[in-house]
Amino acid sequence: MAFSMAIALSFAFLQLAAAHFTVEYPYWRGSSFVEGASQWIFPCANVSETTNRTVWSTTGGSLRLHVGHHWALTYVNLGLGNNVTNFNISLVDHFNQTGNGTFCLKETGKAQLAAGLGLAGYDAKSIEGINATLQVIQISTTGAALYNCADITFNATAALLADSECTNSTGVGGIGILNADQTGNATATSTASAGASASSTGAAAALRIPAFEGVVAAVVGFGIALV
Ligand SMILES: [Cu+2]
Repeated sequence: MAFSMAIALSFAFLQLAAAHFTVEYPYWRGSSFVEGASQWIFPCANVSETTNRTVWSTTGGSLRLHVGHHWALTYVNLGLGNNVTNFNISLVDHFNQTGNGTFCLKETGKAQLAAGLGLAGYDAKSIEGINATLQVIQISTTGAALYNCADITFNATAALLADSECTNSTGVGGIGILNADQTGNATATSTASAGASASSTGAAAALRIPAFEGVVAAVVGFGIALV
């Protein structure tokens, strides 16, 4: 009995864990599903900085997540240096990441990175070779935040993921967040532009998200453009 109970419990845990998210690229610091780590813990799930850094483009590199929630308000932040505690550069405007499976941004923060680096006294040239950490935050149904981090080194020649490696799963995308008093007829915005093409193809239909009553959101280009 105790044995089957243990199996039942571990299965329940796996299901819970499966509902969190994984940073697949740049490779995360390490699994935040192992004992001692927890995605509930700010700022990086209690996973220590790694020396196994991924080189990442100085104009915004690729970010691929495997996500397990139906929706999650999502943030991608950058902290410069080693042993980062201040993730003060926002690479994407917060957005609702919808669907579960693979979610990928090919050129994360292409529009925001230069300004963020500028505030820190860097530019795309002087950031070369500098270490930094990406922090990805997802806030889902309960309102609690989940954290994961990936350590990078900026490199002007770092490759982006190929389109074939950076394709959203069917039904997975991102929706920009608008003020609650805006109507459902709001037009598509580029708020969550993450370096993808500015094309708003397919963004004609504004969506109301059932689980997020009161907030009206418009489909933005990137979720679609990256497919
Ligand atoms: Cu979860």
